[in-house]
Amino acid sequence: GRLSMSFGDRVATTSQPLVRRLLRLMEEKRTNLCVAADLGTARDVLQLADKVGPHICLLKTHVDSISDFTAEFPKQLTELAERHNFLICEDRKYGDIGSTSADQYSSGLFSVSSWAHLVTVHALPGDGQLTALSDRAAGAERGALLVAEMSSKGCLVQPAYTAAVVKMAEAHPYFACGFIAQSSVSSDPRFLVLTPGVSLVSTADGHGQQYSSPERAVGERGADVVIVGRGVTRAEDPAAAAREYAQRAFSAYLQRLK
Ligand code: 5BU
Repeated sequence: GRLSMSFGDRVATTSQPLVRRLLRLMEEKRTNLCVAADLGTARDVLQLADKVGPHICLLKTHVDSISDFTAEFPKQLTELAERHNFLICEDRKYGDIGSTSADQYSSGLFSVSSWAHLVTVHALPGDGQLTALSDRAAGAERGALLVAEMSSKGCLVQPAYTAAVVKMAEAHPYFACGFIAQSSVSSDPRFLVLTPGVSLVSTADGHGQQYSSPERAVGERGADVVIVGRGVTRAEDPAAAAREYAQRAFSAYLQRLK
């Protein structure tokens, strides 16, 4: 299953182009780190992306938190992604009826479908949302990560909900690339499991976020990719911090294969 296979060997288990590309990238670049670039201006996010770019497989954005967003931002971020060889995930957590989510995805100020390889989606509304988003991807290499569990204290998600989210992904493997989760929700090697709530300096943030280490996330809980925000963005040297998180997460992954 997923946990005992290398990223490289998992490429052959799926025809989803984006999953194949990300697995190859992780294997070749030897990183399973996603940095959550949660900073307030376009310049700060781009500067961070340039610094951490060599150490990451994925950069995660919250583009609606950027105060000075213009169409220049995704253009420049895409250039950095190409230069440093990482993919981009907009953590929008779509959660409406398919028609509305699809409009939010493909139009409006952000035009997310034109630049984000991956987006996050709440499965709550049902699978019409996935087919609607997938239609708007219009043949581009695009995909969704389904929120199967959350890292925050008091999260209302129950095991039966998580199991239903996994079933939904299994029914839509052309667009569902995997899960945001806190445990090994699926052993299917086609699906990526990404885990936020990873820090080496904090255990909580006072607003519900709960942290564990990269070793715990990858080795014990079964994450493929660890997502680190403030552990990197608030470090004195974000590039050095990203390198450390990447090394620790990738070592834990190699250890898992033994
Ligand atoms: P942090 O600074 O490392 O706590 O940032 C974590 C990021 O992951 C942040 O962008 C959140 O929006 C995101 N996140 C999360 O923390 N927990 C979840 O369950 C999900 C997303 Br889904």
